[in-house]
Amino acid sequence: MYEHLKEVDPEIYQAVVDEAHREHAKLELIASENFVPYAILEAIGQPMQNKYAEGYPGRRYYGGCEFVDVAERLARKRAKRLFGSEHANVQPHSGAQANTAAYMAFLKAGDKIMGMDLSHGGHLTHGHPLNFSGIYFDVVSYGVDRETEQINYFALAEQVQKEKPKMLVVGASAYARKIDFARTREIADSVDAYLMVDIAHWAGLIAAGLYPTPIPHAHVTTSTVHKTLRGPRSGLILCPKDFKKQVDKAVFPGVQGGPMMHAIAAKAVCFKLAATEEFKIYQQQVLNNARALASALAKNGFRIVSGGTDCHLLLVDVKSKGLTGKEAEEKLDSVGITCNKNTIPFDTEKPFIASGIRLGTPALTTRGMGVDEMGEIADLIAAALMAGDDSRELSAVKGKVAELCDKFLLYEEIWKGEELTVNKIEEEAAKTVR
Ligand code: DSN
Repeated sequence: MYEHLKEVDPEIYQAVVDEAHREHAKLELIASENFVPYAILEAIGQPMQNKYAEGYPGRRYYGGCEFVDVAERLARKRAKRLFGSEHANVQPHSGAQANTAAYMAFLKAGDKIMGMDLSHGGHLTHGHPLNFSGIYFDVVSYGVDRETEQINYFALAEQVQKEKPKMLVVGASAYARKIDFARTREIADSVDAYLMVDIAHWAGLIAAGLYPTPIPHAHVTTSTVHKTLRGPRSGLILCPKDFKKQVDKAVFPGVQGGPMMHAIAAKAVCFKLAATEEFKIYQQQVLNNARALASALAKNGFRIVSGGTDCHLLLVDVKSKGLTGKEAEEKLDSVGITCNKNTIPFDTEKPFIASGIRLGTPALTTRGMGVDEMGEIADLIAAALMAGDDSRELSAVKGKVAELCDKFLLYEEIWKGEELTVNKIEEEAAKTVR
């Protein structure tokens, strides 16, 4: 694959081949990542990337939009059907841009918003002081309950009554339990606030009917497309038709110029695939795998934040095993298991150190792994984290990780038969040892 790239720029070609092989050769447990099918790689790497199409289908500021219009109309229609939404704007380049546009559609600079604290599982764009959302809006954060490590709706209702925000922002990057969106709408309504729900993490599960949908409750719903939804790296906004005009205006000309029509075409493909029976089966497996991983880690003595998971991700308190999140992330990386350190609620460590790791099952489930593999992976995680500096134990775990990866081929059309940088590094290292 990619023979033109190989000829024109062998260095970038090599990096692409190495990345495809890295994705194959490691156990990817980053909860926000996934592996798209070849059809989506093709849809995002095609001539629509050349086209300027500011505006919306049928009302563009450039000529020659007849075929990109086909792609955007299909993407909108499929997104609306998939989520049961009256309107979809498929132009946001990313989740952060979708959120920026959603704020712009409903708020003015200086308005008060309430979002979940980043250290309790929230997202940067939900009001972090260093993010535009924290800079341009008056932010009050809410957190989870200290006992249950879940949202306490009574406490949230009380805080909303006291603060009277203009918008309640619900959604998170590291929250493993179900959210009662009807309840959050009642809470928002109690002070005439807008309810914005960011479903970036759960979108695939919601499309499959396996996680509660906010669509009947939220004034505006934002998402990414590349996490559980397994589409191209990009964003999406859904809303009732009453807000269509203000949302579209906020995306363009509000916060974006030319839409990325190649990404929009790939989103259309993603929404088509997400409406299939196979996708529902895949999402059920994502969920089963996350539960299996959580319970196998608990059996290995790890404390799972909030006691379990209702979705594709789990937060593991590694302090309970005498490690920081940073140490755990690095140790796992050294044996070929990729995840990210993450603060846990009421963490006493700074975010760059953290007391937890966040694990997610969408990517490994895409490769075909099931609950048996999750049990095996939990044992490998425990062995690596408890190995200390025992290099023999660590290299035994690394070998088992490689064996497991080789049973579930990924993107082999890209890397098979190619010279891989990782092999050259290993050959050099072996010579040094000799
Ligand atoms: N960075 C994403 C995540 O890892 O959850 C959120 O935007």
